[in-house]
This record gives sequence, structure tokens and C-alpha cells, in this order.
Amino acid sequence: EFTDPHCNGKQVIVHLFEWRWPDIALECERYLSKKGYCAVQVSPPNEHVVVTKDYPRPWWEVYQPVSYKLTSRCGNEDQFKDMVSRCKKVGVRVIVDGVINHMAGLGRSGTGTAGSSFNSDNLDFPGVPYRREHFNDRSTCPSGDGNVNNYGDPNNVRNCYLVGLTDLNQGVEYVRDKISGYFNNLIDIGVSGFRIDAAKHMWPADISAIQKRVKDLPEGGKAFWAHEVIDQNDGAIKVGEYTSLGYVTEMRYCQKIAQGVHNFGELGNVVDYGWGMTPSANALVFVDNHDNQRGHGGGGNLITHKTPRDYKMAQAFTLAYNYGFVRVMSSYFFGDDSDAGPPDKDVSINGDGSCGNGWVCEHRWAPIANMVAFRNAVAGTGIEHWFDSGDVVAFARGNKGFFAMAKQGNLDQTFRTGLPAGEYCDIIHDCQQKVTVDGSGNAHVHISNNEEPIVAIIVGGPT
Ligand code: AAO
Repeated sequence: EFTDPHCNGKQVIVHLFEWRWPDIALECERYLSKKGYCAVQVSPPNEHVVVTKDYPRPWWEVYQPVSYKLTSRCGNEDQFKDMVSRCKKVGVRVIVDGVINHMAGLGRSGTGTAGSSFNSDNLDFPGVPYRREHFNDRSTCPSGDGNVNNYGDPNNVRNCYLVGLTDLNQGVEYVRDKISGYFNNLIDIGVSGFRIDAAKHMWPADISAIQKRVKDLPEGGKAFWAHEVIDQNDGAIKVGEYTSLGYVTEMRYCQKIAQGVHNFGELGNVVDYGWGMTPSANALVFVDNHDNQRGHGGGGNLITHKTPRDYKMAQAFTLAYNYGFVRVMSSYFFGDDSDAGPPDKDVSINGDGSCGNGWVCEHRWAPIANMVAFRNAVAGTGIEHWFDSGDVVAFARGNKGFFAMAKQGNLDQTFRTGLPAGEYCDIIHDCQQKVTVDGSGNAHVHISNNEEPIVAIIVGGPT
């Protein structure tokens, strides 16, 4: 009952990381609604610290809450409300990144983005208000220095301070009320769901108690919940502890899809239940996220927008495949400075539909954007006619869609597509080529676009 994303059959969400509310409103209207995106995950809208010492306003200041007032780096309360209602009006839901594990980091004090005073060292956040009794006691948490430092011990992970962030005690009734009150306010505004930051660092029973206090959506049904739990088989905490509460992030997929794109022979093994990956129905799936694309939280050999050709293949394959509920990442450019905050300019749109002013907009890259319609069209079907030569991978989704990609950039081959006979548009490239399926369901497939060596066709698509 927690897992209905309320998308009327739409299957994909996009994370517009650190976009400002007016830009998101415009993007819902001019693009996301037209491409079939179900929802947009937005950055935390609540009041947070402003970090200027040592770092010039790093992106991560929004992960240090000061209160639940709705003025953040992304905009003020009026802009937030306007964005939610404009997105909803065109059929795009809003999912809020909920930072409820903690408040600001130790050593920080002053005034937050909505004007509230605070003092982390005194555990004093009058904008909520939270006081000392609402936090876990650092001196008795089992880590010695008060910070999370042993992922093998759930008490350490959940009762100590994650990177020095003042750790709320969600076992306290008052804290549960304040957090659920914040979420209920967002639901009244029109928000449809939540990505729960650092869920791994909270007790599942406490999260459950909070979720039970959150009202149903005005359109009916429960809110969408996705819990951020980094489980790479190397700690005590497992995603399975959270699956009764909603979707869970499946970070192992990030590693698997990277391996698969680097070596197509591995793509058949991209979902590895033997490796502990969570069942499809529970998995929030992505190629990269805002942390691991810059080495924060679950690094390793990942594919990001910095290698566009590989990234397009990874994301297109993910959308074509039948695992999990997919979130597309949309980033801004950053160089060697992994702390660098977002561009201070609006998201501008170039004549060719790409973005300017430092925004990457992977969600507008053709092999990604156009595959949203594919995933929507093939929902509920299985993988059939799987073909993997190590250089070329191709498969059908039931009798609704067919997908192929070629690592070397070239393909001239006949495949079983499983589709009804007819002439189909290659949706990746807006019908620049057609694919003809014959009476036995076979089609000759041609690829010569080296930068985007992908072809996809769907029943009911453009002709
Ligand atoms: C900032 C400063 C800190 C300062 C702090 C307080 O950077 O120096 O102490 O302020 O003043 C973000 C940034 C942080 C930032 C924070 C607050 O990333 O740098 O701190 O905002 O402004 C863990 C958590 C996970 C978390 C991740 C980053 O489990 O929940 O760390 N992600 C979320 C957000 C994230 C945000 C926060 C939480 C906090 O998405 O953006 O932080 O709100 C292992 C563990 C993971 C652990 C990682 C990193 O992972 O398993 O649970 O994630 O370590 O500590 C391999 C392993 C994998 C391992 C990984 C490590 O892949 O297989 O298990 O390497 O990279």
C-alpha cells in the first residue's frame, strides 16, 4: 500500500538536483509533462544552514536543516507552492527530499535561510522548536567519539551522529509529531511523496511510526516513499529492513550497470538477486545519484554524465529493462570540486533543446528522454528474445517494445522482436529511421550513430 507512486501508469521520475522552484515549474510545463515523466524529485525545501566558511555555499548545505519553514536555497514558500501546483496541473507529481534524520552539523550556528536562529552545539533549533531532549545523546552512543564510525553495528549507525550532524531521536513522540507535521503540510500543498534521506541512520520502527501519522493524499492513497539506504553487502544494515515502508534505493544496481556497459557480456547479470539485490517491486533504480556521481556515499566505478556515450547507453538500457522504479538523474556540471554548489543562473534552454548556464539536463538527452515513453509503453511486460553477443545487446519487452544497442557503434543484424508486423519509428532519434517488422516478428536493425548507438521501437509509438 506504500508503493503506489500515483502516476496514472507513468513509470519514471527525474531528480532535478538543486534546481530552483521557478525553473522546475517551467520544466514541468514545457518538457516533463510532454515526455511522460511521472514526477520530479526536488531538493530539500526546508530551511537550512548557509555555509560560507571554507566552502562557498557547497551543494550539501541543504542537507543541514534549521527548521521546517519552506524557504531554502531553491526558493521561498510562495515559489514552492506555485511550482507544486503548476507541475500537478500538467500531470507531474512532486516528490520532496525529506531530511529528517538530523539537523545542522556540530560547530554551526547563526541564522538559517528562512531567518531562524539556531545553535547546533547547544542542540537548539527554535524555528521548529527542537531542544536537547529531542536528540540522541552523543555521549552514550556506542562509537566513542559520538560519530557514526562502525557500519557493522546498527546502534552505532542509527544512534550516533552521521558526519557530525545533530542526530534527532525519532523515538520521541514530539519529534515524530514535528516531522509528520512537516510532511502533512507538504501534502496539503500538493506534494505526492518523499525521498527519505539517510533512512539507514533511523530505526525502521521509528520511520514507520512517522509514516503512520502522515495523511493520505487529497487525490486518495498513501504518499510515495523512497528510503535512502546504502547497502552494498558491506555492513549490518540491509535494504530489506525498509521494504515494508516503501521503495528502497538499490545502490548495487549503479555498480552493476557500470560493469554491464563496460562489458556488454555482463548485462544479462545486471540484476543479481544472489548478490542480495532487492526485489524489483521494492527497488528505486538509477545509474548514478547526486552523491555517488561526485564520490560522496557509495563511490566506485560508476557511470555519470562526464562520459556521455556510456551514460546514454546505461540510462537507456535501464529504462528498457524491467527492473525497479526508475529515477533519472539531472545534474549540473562540476569540475574537480565535488563540493561546488549549483550554478547561480537560471536553467536556460538552447535552440536544440539542450540546457545552458551550467546545467547538464541528462533528462533531455534524446536516448534518455525518449526512453521514458518506451518504459511507459511496455509496463508490466517481461524480457523476451534476449540476445547478447558481448558487443550487441537486444531484447523485446513482451509484444510491446524492442530495444537494441551496439557497443562498437555499428549494427546490421536481424533480430526476433516479438512485435506485430508493421513499420515502426526508431524513437531514440525521433524517427530519423524506420524499422520494419515482418510477419514472423523479425526485423533488420541498423545502427550507425556512434555517439548514440541505440535503437528502440514501441507499439503505439509515433509513425
Ligand atoms: C558536510 C561535510 C562534512 C561535515 C558535515 C557536517 O562534508 O565534512 O562533517 O557537513 O557539518 C551531504 C554530503 C555531506 C555533507 C552533508 C551535510 O554528502 O558531505 O556533510 O550533506 O551537509 C552515508 C549515509 C548516507 C549519505 C551518505 C553521503 O549512509 O545516508 O553518507 N547520503 C545522504 C545524502 C547526502 C547527505 C546526507 C545523507 C546527509 O544523499 O547528500 O550528505 O544529509 C559507506 C556506507 C554508507 C555511507 C558512505 C559514506 O558507503 O555504507 O552508508 O553513506 O559510506 O560515508 C563503497 C562501499 C560503501 C561505502 C562507500 C563510501 O562504495 O561499498 O558501503 O564506498 O563512499
